[in-house]
Amino acid sequence: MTAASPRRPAAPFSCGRYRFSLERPLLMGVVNLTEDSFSDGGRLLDPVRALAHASELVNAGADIIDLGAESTRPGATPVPAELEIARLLPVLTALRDCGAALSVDTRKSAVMSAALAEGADMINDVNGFRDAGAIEVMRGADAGLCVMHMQGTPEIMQAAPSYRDAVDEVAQFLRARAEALEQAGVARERIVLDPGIGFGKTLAHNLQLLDRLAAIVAIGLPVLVGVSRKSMIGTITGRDVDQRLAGSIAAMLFAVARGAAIVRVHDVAESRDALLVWQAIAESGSTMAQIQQDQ
Ligand code: HH2
Repeated sequence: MTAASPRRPAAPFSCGRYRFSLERPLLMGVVNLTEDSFSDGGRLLDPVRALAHASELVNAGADIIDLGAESTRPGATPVPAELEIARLLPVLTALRDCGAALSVDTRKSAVMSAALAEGADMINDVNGFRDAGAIEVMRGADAGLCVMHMQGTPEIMQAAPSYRDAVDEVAQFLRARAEALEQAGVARERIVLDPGIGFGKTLAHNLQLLDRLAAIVAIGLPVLVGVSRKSMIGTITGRDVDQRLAGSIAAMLFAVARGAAIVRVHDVAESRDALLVWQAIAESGSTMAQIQQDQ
């Protein structure tokens, strides 16, 4: 990257069997083993189909596969830990040598523990490791951690999200959670932060968080952003969930231009191409901002 490129932390991200240099943005591909995820619910509950889809995403260029067995869409019904574990373990085992790091998207310490025992390289917690015992479980492992911000819980989070200043409050929360994890003995190089686009936020909050992502990047840890197919894209474009690819890619590239180090996407092949083009331009000495200024 050139001097004019966005500032991403120079330190590597240590994630189970993997150590990512973060010289280029990483692609995290989403595989939802759920009945009710907003974009692919019910499609991948069958482990054979989930495996085929995950392999497709790896072949398309995913660096990390994020397996989720409980939807966190607004209004989603919680899934018991035993069912989450039963959905996850066979897929985790079968994917072990797929060539990508394996992340598990869960809020429950019992699920974290079972996933780590089965070789998960990373735990992605939309609740920021606030479940009782979550920090304890993570302290004893070498897996990466994605600490996400969410106001409220999925059941009620979109009822009336409210902030004094969304960006300040999200940054403060993420800084405090990272400090708590570090104080508990989790190495800093294992932690990434995520503002949680769509989790207890209005469209205006989401836009502010993306526009002022630098305030989160300034904390000094890698930042992960998930905008793929989300309702903010639907609200802006008027498109249904299966027609949000172009909008998702626009928001993803904006996040990367603002310093995101990892992007969580459903459409890995298309996102990879978009990132390669973006990166080629950024490395040639121009930034997106400069190009826009010149026009
Ligand atoms: N978004 C979703 C789920 N997990 N994790 C992180 N770190 N960041 C995100 O933005 C994020 C996340 C929602 O997307 P999806 O998994 O497709 O839907 P659902 O929660 O309905 O399964």
